[in-house]
Amino acid sequence: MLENLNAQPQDKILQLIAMYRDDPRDGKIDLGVGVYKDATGLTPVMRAVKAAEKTLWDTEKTKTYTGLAGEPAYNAAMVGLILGAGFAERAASVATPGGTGAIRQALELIKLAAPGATVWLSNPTWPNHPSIIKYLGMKSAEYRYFDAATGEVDFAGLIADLGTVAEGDVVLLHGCCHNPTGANPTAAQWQQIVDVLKARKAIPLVDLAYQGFGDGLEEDAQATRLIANSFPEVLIAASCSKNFGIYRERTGILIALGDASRKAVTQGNLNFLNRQNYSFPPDHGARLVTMILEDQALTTQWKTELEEVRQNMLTLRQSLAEELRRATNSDRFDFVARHRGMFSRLGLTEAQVNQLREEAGVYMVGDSRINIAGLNSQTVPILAAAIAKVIG
Ligand code: PLP
Ligand code: TYF
Repeated sequence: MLENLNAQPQDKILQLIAMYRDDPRDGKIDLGVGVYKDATGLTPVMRAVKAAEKTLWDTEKTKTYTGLAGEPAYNAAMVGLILGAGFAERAASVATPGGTGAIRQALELIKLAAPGATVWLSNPTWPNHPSIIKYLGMKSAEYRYFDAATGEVDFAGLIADLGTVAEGDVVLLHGCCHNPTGANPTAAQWQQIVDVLKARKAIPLVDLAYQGFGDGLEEDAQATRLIANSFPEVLIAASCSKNFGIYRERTGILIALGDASRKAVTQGNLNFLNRQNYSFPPDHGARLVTMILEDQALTTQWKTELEEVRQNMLTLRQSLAEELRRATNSDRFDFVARHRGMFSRLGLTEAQVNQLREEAGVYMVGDSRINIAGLNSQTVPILAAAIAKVIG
């Protein structure tokens, strides 16, 4: 049997991790995989998470199975964090292994409910979106998103393409901090996106993997809340990997908003999908998140730490934009300061990206996406000089 297997395409982002690891040069710079790193290059465990873990160790009485949908308290806390109050009646939800698990279960739910629907993806998007869609044998299409010339959202292209979506099609939107570009619609543009998609009778699927990494915890949820308030049906796939720093605990949630009268059946289908794939979702990360969100002191501590992370990335953005302005003697890269989240797509060619890796030991994804958090105050000018050299 196993001789029938063909080699699978590798994830280019994950491939970079090994390439970086195997590079013996001092001074190499890792701007690849989207993991937050502090100025020393460490991805720390948040103090609020450590405190919750300590309490959990002291108080946990059993590790028996949780429910198929996870612990109701986690789901309620996450619905509150993402949507605010007032959605309990419309929201069915399941805990999932990370945001990837939530995306996977969202797509499986769509496949159950609307097997013929096309799932629209931004061009570009996170590579796992098209990969999972293809694996599930679903139909997909792309809408324009990024204007490489300006480094901003190609809003005219986006609106034109979303205007062709068919009734009942699903449109995947990055709720904030677009991966891989870093370019995001303004609040007014979000309203226009909503208006177009409502007119098309489309169903939004929001991928929210970076709440708190862009303009703030509440601000980063605004587009998702606008969508939740505007459509009869919305799917939201959210991740706690980044904003709680619990990547390997695999903590996410899929929320399905619909008519209150359909909630029980929707919930039953979400439970069914969890059971088909892994029965019970992981609990440890979800429990930590619940403990943090249910305890005022821990919530405050977590918000303070998350805000430090966000500010650190903003400061790096600002200084990289300034250094690039100086090094290239142009405003070509000013968009870096306007982008939000972990990533910016710089608009370099693949050859330039390769040259940066080979000659300067700078590792970025082939589409010239950089992880801002991979920088620090020492490496910002080094990167700017290296970029100026390859484009000069
Ligand atoms: N969606 C996007 C756009 C992402 O960048 C990520 C990765 O961090 C995820 C979803 C899911 O992340 P995870 O499965 O690690 O929670
Ligand atoms: O885009 C990134 O770098 C993050 C991390 O299969 C990631 O989203 C990358 C690839 C992957 C899972 C997570």
